[in-house]
Amino acid sequence: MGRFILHCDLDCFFAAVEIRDNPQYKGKPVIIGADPKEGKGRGVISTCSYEARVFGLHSGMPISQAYRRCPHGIYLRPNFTRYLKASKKVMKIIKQYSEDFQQGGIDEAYIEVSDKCREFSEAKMIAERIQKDICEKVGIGISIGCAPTKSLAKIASDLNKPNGITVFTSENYKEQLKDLDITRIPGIGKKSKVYFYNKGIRTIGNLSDISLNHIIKFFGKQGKWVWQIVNGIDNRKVKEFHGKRKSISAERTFFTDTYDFNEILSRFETINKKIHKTVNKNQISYKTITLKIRFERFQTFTRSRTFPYHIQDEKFVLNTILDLFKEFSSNKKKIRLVGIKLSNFEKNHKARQTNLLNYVCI
Ligand code: TTP
Ligand code: MG
Repeated sequence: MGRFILHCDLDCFFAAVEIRDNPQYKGKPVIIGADPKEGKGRGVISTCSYEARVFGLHSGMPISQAYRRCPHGIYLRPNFTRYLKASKKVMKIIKQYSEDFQQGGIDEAYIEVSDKCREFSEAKMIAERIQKDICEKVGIGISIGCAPTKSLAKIASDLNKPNGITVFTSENYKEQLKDLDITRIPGIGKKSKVYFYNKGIRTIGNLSDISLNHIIKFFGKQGKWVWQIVNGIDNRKVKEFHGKRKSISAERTFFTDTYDFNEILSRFETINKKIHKTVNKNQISYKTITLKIRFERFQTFTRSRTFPYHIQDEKFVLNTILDLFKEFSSNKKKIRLVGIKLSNFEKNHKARQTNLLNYVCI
């Protein structure tokens, strides 16, 4: 099955927070950075609103130059405490859409929604909901790229800013990328682009059309990496590198909604196996087992059972899930999605291999 990855990146982040908190700045060129001192200031721009970008202003530009180009702009010093607060709120919202979450910088994050979608139109719907949620709860704009790999999703999120949603499918991404300048690829900046330009490679299409051997010969390792990116080769997972996981879960959407118990059982088995790979690898034990079930028309239920001791037992989880599932087995509606979540962790705990005889629940 294909992967669906979203890269979310806030629009003109620092400036957006200032505009939210000072509505009189809306629609105006707002520049965050050093004091311009009427053109004599030192230092650079952190970021600026899209209205300021019309004058050619951008992050990293000397503030004196910005002032010459846009003397009527609203120049503000950064206020990191407020930006951090907004960033935390945004990340909390994005995280609610998938456990497979990874924050990039202060204003960007990836989530993988492969187990929640059947096709890109559904991934796009998730992106729309995230956008709406952030707009309503935090009051700033975000652009989202949706693609089969992390690097393609990152390229996509930048293509239709501000407030854009860009979808690359496995079938159409090459066509959508082919005429773009190679600096659209993360990691190719002003300096490295010169090496590519010198070999006649200006567009992403030029790059993806060359053979990998040639690229490696010309540009070594970096060349290989960017060639793979534009050819859709990037197996990196969306994972939080730091911080403790509070739960492990997986869910699957059926190709078509179903009543068939054998199909449902087999899905539970697959999901359970997948989760226990992580459980066993990381020696995690858990006390709470949760069933998630979604019927046609998105009606969703969860049922949990918490045990008085820690467990690390694949079979036990399956039995518990089937037991929790009984409540729904007489339901006349078709099932769209099933999921399992394990939580209430302890690492390296003397977990019990249980059997149904000591099946004690509280
Ligand atoms: P970016 O996401 O690169 O920029 P942005 O959010 O302002 O604009 P865009 O709509 O193009 O995404 O960076 C996020 C924040 O990081 C930005 O608001 C300010 C800060 N920043 C700097 O302080 N200096 C810099 O050179 C850059 C690139 C960003
Ligand atoms: Mg941004």
